[in-house]
Amino acid sequence: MTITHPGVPTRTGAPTCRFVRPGENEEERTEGRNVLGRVIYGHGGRAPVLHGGVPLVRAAMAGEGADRINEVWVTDRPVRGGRDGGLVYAEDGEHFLCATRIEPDGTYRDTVRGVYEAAFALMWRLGYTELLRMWNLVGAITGPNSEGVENYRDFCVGRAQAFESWSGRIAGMPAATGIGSLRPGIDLYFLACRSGRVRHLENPLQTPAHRYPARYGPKAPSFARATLLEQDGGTGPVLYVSGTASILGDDTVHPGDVERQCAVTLANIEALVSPENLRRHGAAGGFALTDLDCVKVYVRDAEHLDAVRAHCARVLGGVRDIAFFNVDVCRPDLLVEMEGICR
Ligand code: 3EB
Repeated sequence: MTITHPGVPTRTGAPTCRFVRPGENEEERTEGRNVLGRVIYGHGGRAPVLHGGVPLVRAAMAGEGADRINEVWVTDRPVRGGRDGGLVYAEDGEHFLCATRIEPDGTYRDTVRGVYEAAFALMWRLGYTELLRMWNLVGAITGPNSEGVENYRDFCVGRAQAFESWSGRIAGMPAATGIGSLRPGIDLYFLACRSGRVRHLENPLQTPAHRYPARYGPKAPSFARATLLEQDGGTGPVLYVSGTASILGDDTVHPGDVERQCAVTLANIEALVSPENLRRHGAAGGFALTDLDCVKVYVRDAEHLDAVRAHCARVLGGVRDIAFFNVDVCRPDLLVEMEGICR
């Protein structure tokens, strides 16, 4: 369904983002487009607010030697922001962004379930019934909760319960990131759109995360490897690539070897975005690694940052937005994880 507002251009560019670094001019970087929301990958770990009428997420992701970016989501349509309980959101008639934060707690599953269901309910109430992308920035992600259960596994239980209870309405799980952050608590932000043009992709080289065996946790992670958004007119398709790591099948490969983990991660993304994989999912088109933009690279150990930066420069080239963070990954044996957007 396309909503047309009088006097509004019909171009419906999918939401994409620009990384704005300290000292850079946001207007210039975003070419004056409308802002749907901002995510500061800085020193935060504070509840999101409405700033200039749109969500401002403040996540604690910038340690020493890491990038401090303001990820600015833009659209070509007029934007309206709002608040609903603990959620802040913005919508442009086609696309929707919402955010919230879960404060530190002994266990997370019940709150996570509640927050996800509240976000689903808001999306549906406003007519944005198709999930595109979710980010989950989890403090002490591989640390134990008050019951001795890993925070990530506890988080996955609540998220899976929310998807189960909404399975009649939300059929597919979207692309996602589940990654460590530098302060306790969980920062979340979601992108959604109106129905009809969304496809969730799996990777033939990897077991679908929602079918991981129980040794990785009581409830499997609820996400797809990528989500494809095909636009009605104007701009071409956009592919949101999930956080991707050195996993083949469901196994971590090359534990302890950051170069090989980078290579497998990039090969996984290459296979995922390829024309062959899109065809497998009934979609035309396809991408190469060089089409990646808005790349975020998460590196577990600070001493690997330089090697990972060099590896990415070699394979991805130098022009697009790319940022590096020194945070924990959701399995202790994963040294690196990468995500991005193809268009
Ligand atoms: C993996 O492939 C690595 O739980 O939302 C990547 C992307 C990972 C998203 C999530 C986890 C998540 O299993 C970890």
